[in-house]
Amino acid sequence: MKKLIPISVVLLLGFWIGCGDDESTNGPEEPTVVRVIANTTVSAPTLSSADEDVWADVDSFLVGVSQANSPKLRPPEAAAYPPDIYVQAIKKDSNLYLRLQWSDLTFDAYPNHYKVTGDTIPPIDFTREYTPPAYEDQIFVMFDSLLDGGYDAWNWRVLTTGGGGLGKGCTYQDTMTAPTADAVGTVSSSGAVENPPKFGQPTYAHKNTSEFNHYILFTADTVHWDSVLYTDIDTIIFGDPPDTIFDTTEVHFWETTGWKLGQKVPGWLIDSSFASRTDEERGSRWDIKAVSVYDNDAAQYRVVLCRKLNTGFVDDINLAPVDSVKVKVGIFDNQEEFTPSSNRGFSDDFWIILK
Ligand SMILES: [Ca+2]
Ligand SMILES: [Ca+2]
Repeated sequence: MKKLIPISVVLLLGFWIGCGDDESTNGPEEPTVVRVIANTTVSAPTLSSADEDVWADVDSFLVGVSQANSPKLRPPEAAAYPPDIYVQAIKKDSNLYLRLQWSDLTFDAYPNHYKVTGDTIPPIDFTREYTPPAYEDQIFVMFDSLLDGGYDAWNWRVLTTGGGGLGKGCTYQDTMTAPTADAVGTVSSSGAVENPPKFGQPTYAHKNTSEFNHYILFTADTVHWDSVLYTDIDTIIFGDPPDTIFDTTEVHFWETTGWKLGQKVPGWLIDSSFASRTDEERGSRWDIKAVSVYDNDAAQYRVVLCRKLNTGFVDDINLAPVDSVKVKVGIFDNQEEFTPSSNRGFSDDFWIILK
């Protein structure tokens, strides 16, 4: 027996080398699956900015994005997605932090907005823009982990979730339906509600009226269509003997000056206090914290998302006990939902290594 062992080893070795030669010369090239290694040694991000120093010490991994990747509901009409996305991960203090960077030539942050039309002499006429292209940029980080084949997904939108410092927890089950929002333990308020039309005009504007030119309209800073901002008083003197009359005019936001043609009023109201509510109050739907920046010079988004490894909610994947998880990212350029075609791409599958 002792003599047979070396012979067997030589035969096996020769066979293995032979197979290797065949694969390297004739076989198909194996696709490279990116392994994003979560850093466990740096300190936890404070989520004060998407560009915190801590990320400089965390490896960045390039993942490809393709029109050919699933899920594909309908053939895209356009392909305005980036070719790749950079992914970084930190696992710290029972949380998973993901930092995602991708290029996007357009900062689309005004879904369902109003804009000044007609002329700029008060009273101002606004037109509501709620069809394409009045959507917003967004991403889905999809954890391929549910036992029934679906994804546990984190949805970040530049205004309607990100404006309030949040991502939205979702479940994505199949290609025929839009993702459903996590529902366990969720309070009714979402922190973002539509700025409803009043006679086709915005019901709310910023209290600084035409001075305000930002995409996030916080609820606390709004004035209602009916609210009187101030009262103009004209003094009129006439008659003999002269008499004085005070002619008063109440001024609403739509009667102020300084508006520019095409100027936008956001179509959503953001409750800035919502993100700081308790875990129980935000529930499973709003269990993701987010901070982001759109870099105009680089035409690039940088977004940091954070969620507990184990939220305790039954509609979430529990990442605490696993050593890795398969993920893909969906990138939507000015795209409302999954169902209409165009302007979205999905990354290749990649792995996040947690241990
Ligand atoms: Ca865009
Ligand atoms: Ca959740």
